[in-house]
Amino acid sequence: MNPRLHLDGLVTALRSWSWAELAAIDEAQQVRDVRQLGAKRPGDAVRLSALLESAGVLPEAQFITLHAAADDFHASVPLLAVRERAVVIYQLDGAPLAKSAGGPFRFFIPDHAACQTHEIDDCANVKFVDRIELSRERGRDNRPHDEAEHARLHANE
Ligand SMILES: Nc1nc2c(c(=O)[nH]1)N[C@H]1C(S)=C(S)[C@@H](COP(=O)(O)O)O[C@H]1N2
Ligand SMILES: [Mo]
Repeated sequence: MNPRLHLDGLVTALRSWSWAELAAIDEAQQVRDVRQLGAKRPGDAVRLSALLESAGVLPEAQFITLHAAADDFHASVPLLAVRERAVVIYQLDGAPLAKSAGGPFRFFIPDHAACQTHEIDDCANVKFVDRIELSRERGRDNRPHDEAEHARLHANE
């Protein structure tokens, strides 16, 4: 199995990347050890802006939706809030990011808020992301709405 991260929706060109293709992106777009961005766990990432640039974002794009088919989890946030700061974590110690760490691809927003305190929260750090979608309106979002739902989600981990 060679998982790919797909980028689609309001872009000039549909794009997708394998672990090896992400690893081959310019060093200037790489973040070595995301703990420097405040992540709790180690790992290397590539800047979201590099992926967006390579696909070409259409001017109508207002929302970015992170889709995880693996557990049917989805989060949709305003593009402007994450465009220049979010990253995609894809490897640890030179190997693809393990599922136990949210891999093969994990979205990470530095300076995110605690779950349920803000739209840009820890819940939006979607694990197992396989598709990133740009849209005019808010996309699919099934993040928990209240603390009970949130606790149930964590109980499944
Ligand atoms: N695919 C997916 N991503 C997810 C979740 C989830 O249930 N599924 N939970 C979110 C929530 S509520 C939190 S707090 C963090 C937890 O990340 P951690 O397991 O690395 O601590 O992942 C977020 N991303
Ligand atoms: Mo959470």
